[in-house]
Amino acid sequence: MNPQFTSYKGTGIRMEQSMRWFGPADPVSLADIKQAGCAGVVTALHHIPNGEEWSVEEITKRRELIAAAGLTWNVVESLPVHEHIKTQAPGFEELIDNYKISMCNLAQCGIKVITYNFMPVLDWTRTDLDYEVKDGSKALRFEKAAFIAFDLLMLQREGAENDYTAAELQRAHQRFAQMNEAEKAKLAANIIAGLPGSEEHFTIENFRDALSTYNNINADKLRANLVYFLQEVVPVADECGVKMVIHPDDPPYAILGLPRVVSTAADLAYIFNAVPSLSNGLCFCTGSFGVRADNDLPQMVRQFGNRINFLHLRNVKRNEYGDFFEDNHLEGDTDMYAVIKEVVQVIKERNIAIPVRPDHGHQMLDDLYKKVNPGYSAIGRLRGLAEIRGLELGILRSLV
Ligand code: DNO
Repeated sequence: MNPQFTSYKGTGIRMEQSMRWFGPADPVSLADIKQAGCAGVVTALHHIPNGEEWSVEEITKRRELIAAAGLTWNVVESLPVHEHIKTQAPGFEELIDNYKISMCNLAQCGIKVITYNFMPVLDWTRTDLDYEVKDGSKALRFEKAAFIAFDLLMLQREGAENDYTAAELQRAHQRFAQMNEAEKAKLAANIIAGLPGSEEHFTIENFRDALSTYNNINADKLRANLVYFLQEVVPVADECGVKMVIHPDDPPYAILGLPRVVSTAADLAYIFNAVPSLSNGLCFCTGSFGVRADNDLPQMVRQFGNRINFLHLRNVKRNEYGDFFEDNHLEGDTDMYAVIKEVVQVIKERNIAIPVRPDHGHQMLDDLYKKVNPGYSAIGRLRGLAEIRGLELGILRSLV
């Protein structure tokens, strides 16, 4: 690894700067990632169907491709957890067995951090993928009224009206009345057709079926299923020296009548108390946790510092209606300086270079005219990473 990223002018150990890569079809190349100043590549074998084993051969092929570009595959994002494991549908034990095999195979190939999430049906969710911000670049956004309009008036989910306030329902109706057919179709696609990295893609019809698989699963049941999964896989992680890192819910609250159990510090404390091994770790995503004003992010980094083995850094700007958009990395509602100060402290105390990636970035400059994976264009992420890298260095130098 480039020593500049572990120590610079006596600063000591630093974040392991990394970038997500979606594989050979990603319009952002490994050479681009290298020029962004990264040492690590965060990726997954997206071509292997969810639930199947990742063989040593497939993992090695990908690892060597990355190594040939002078980079290291340092984090898996994600080794997806099959829906049947989340709901404990028939056959889930075999799926867990496959999961364990993939974990061991990854460990054998030297890849020791595995990201996953436990969000029912949908991974991350946005309503708007090209929200123009004031400088003319484009950001990802979650607009509550549009989301409720989808739930209530397009999906027509039974009982949806009980999940929202009268004022929210009124705004949703107004918002829907303003949309033309193309905008409605785009909204639905943004929510259910699958954002980059999501393993599931739906039409309205099969989305209703997917939701119905959670009819008898409330938050307590989902939490119990997560703990069951962890009790199975964490001992394997202990044995093969892997850190499992759970990604928080995005957004961090129940949506579409689906429970979500990885949204707050209390949720995390529950998960780590239930399965105390330090192999039961966390992917600390400031963008996901930052959507809730009641999440104190610097405090959470402090509290769970010994579990954080991967970080996603980005910033969100909230408003009073429950909307948020992805702001520049050092702007928005999260005090990134305070967060990075805590991260610097954790890295110092643990004396390890925790992998960090800029999570998303604005579509900007030349990327505005290119086909990009929403949130994962090169230049916006490069800007985010450069700002974070500078912030970290400033903090470190001020401590020397
Ligand atoms: C979105 C990502 C998530 C994340 C998964 C982890 O940009 O942060 O899709 O990869 O939730 O399993």
